[in-house]
Amino acid sequence: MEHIVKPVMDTVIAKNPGEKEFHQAVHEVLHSLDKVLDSYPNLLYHRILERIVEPERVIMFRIPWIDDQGTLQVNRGFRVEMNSSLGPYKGGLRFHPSVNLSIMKFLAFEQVFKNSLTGLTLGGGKGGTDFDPKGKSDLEIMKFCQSFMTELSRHIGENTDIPAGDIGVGAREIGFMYGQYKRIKNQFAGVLTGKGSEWGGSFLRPEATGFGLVYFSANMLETRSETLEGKTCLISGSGNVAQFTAEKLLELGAKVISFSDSTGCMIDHDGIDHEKLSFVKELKNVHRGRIAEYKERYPHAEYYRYNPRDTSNPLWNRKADCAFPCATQNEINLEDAGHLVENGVTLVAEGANMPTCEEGVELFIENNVLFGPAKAANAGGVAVSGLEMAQNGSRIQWKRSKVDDELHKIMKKIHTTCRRSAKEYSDEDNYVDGANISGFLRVANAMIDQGYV
Ligand code: NDP
Ligand code: 2IT
Repeated sequence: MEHIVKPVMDTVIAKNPGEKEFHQAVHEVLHSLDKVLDSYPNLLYHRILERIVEPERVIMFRIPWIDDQGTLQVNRGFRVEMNSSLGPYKGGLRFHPSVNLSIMKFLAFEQVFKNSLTGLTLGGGKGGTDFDPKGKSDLEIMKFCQSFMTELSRHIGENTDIPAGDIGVGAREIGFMYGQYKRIKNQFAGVLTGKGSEWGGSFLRPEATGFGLVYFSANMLETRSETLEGKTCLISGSGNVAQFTAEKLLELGAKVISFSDSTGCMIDHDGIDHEKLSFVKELKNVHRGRIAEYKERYPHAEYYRYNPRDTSNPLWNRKADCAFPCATQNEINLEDAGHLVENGVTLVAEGANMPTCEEGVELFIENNVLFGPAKAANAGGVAVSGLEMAQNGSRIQWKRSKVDDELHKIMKKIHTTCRRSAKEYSDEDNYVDGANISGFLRVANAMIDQGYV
């Protein structure tokens, strides 16, 4: 079957030169699909592979805004509308200086399969900008969000495309963007998710990605008759996903020993308890500070400042049972993966999107590490976004306990679906193949049903 996926991959590389993250995401999915194409000749007949790697639409635009000094600044905005066969485009917005077309396309591509796995009626998309929110005043953030939404509002809609948060986009930014959308369209519509719970947001949306990640991890451990209780856990990042991963792990009796940000990482061998976690939340969400300040408050902790010459991340070179990368793509390279394996890690679950390099993923699987790939393990966030859309549609807000029950059920179902597909086409413990294959087949069948569009 190599002869079928290879030309598709070659074309993706030729038509999207230099887009290394996009190539990586496509390669990983095609590698899994190679194992099933024999069983589904109609996929080839309908040219599903060739179609699925081509975004339905890419929107790229200028975002002019005026900073606090009165100087005009210009940033670049994107929305990649990847696939709408299962529902309106759905996926987050990332505000980070590293944002480019490759990163947007890899995230949108991953989102298609992730959203499919949730079982909800959600297509896949992603957007963002190279604007750097660090060090900006609230007023600058608001002016930027308004300018960004002035253009984005032409392309989105509650039945067309529903963005949400991602790196650099949380409750504050969603609020500013929602206000501008409402003002331009004169509509109080469910066009963004992650809204405030008093004005259309779902309870538990902020927690959902981290909580869902931990529920999925507990399901994985259960297959080996284990639980999270007493497990030592490494977490990277210190934003939305990292914070709520830590919160749920603590609730289940695990010991969390690390956080990081783009400047460095900290290890607290005594464990990060609820009080220390509250400190991190306030530091990051209110003061928008650096994780280095953890050591100033808790001097016994270790802090390591990253150096561009580092070949590996010391955060991953610690004795731990479980690892939860919750910062960004390719934050676990092969050397890091090797350190985790040498140190006896038994579970790695991806809170971030594509945080592990492809060779690292292979190393984990070869070494019998329970590996939860992002598109399955972090799907809880978009799943609760889907539930927010359902609540907006019916104009009824569900109780927190109902949303949590639904999140539990969705994560459990994703887990079962992944294992079932993996068992049928690969190896039962190979969640990568399981997620790629089952996520793909649902989208592919819908594409076939809907004709050549
Ligand atoms: P936040 O902006 O809340 O937090 C991001 C964290 O990652 C921060 O600690 C940030 O550090 C760190 N980080 C960002 N870029 C880098 C980098 N290049 N190197 C090292 N650290 C970095 O974002 P989220 O928590 O929402 O997102 C984290 C990950 O989870 C992303 O990969 C995102 O795509 C994924 N995700 C998010 C979902 C959501 O619902 N929010 C859903 C599913 C996946 P600093 O403070 O220095 O910027
Ligand atoms: O990567 C992701 O799944 C997200 N950033 C959340 C997307 C969403 O629409 O809630």
